[in-house]
Amino acid sequence: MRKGRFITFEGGEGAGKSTQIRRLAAALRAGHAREVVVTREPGGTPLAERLRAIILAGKARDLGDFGEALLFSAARIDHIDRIIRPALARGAYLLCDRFADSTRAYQGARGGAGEDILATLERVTLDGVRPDLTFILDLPPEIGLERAEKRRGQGGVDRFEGEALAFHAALREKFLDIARAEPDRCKVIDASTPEDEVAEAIFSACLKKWPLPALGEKQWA
Ligand code: Z5A
Repeated sequence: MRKGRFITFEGGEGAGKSTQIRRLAAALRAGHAREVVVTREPGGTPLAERLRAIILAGKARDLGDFGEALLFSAARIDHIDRIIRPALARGAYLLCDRFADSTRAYQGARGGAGEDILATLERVTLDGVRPDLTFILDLPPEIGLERAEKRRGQGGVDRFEGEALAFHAALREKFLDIARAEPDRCKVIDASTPEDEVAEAIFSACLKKWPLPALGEKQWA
């Protein structure tokens, strides 16, 4: 029976997802909470990481939005079977950098893959495994792309970072639409504020969802 807590982090490029996942995981671990598992999509298993390398190198681009959605979904099925479902069954906190909302947003932003077909694909892929809480880290795409560029240094852009600004603006709207459609699951966080403020908003939302003593205390479990 599922007992864990499944928390996903979503948003555009450079929104600060990895940074905030590290912070929340550290706080949970410091509080001697239950097991904490940090993972990401696409990826999280050897097979899904191989698919990640192919997709982010742009090698599947010619498949189009729906074809890429199928590859992300194939990687997700392996990830769910090998990492997510077992961790939740063990009662872990499962913190995941991107999940199914990214397929809805990225592969849906251009309208090439219809919402209905993406929703059907999502239903069969997830097979009942859904996040309890999703943080949508929201910020103007110009700021996110600038942060991602600074972090990247001399390295090249990946398959999605290289898209036009209009695509990134459409993505932002897609994520906000998801949040509006599922307000119980999704919490929009202003990711343009300093890192500590973002972390505070995330901790508060966790505490609201699972009323517990202050983060960092032993009782955080
Ligand atoms: N994708 C898809 O199309 N469909 C799908 O179904 C899935 C994914 C699952 C995965 O790339 C790509 O796959 C992704 C969507 C697509 N698009 N791209 N590109 P990825 O995992 O390599 O990249 P990402 O998910 O976009 O993450 P990111 O660019 O690495 O950003 P991040 O994790 O959100 O941000 P960060 O690394 O924590 O922070 C970025 C920089 O900003 C860093 O230097 C920080 O120190 C700094 N930072 C963080 N927070 C702040 C604040 N608050 N203020 C100032 N600076 C900050």
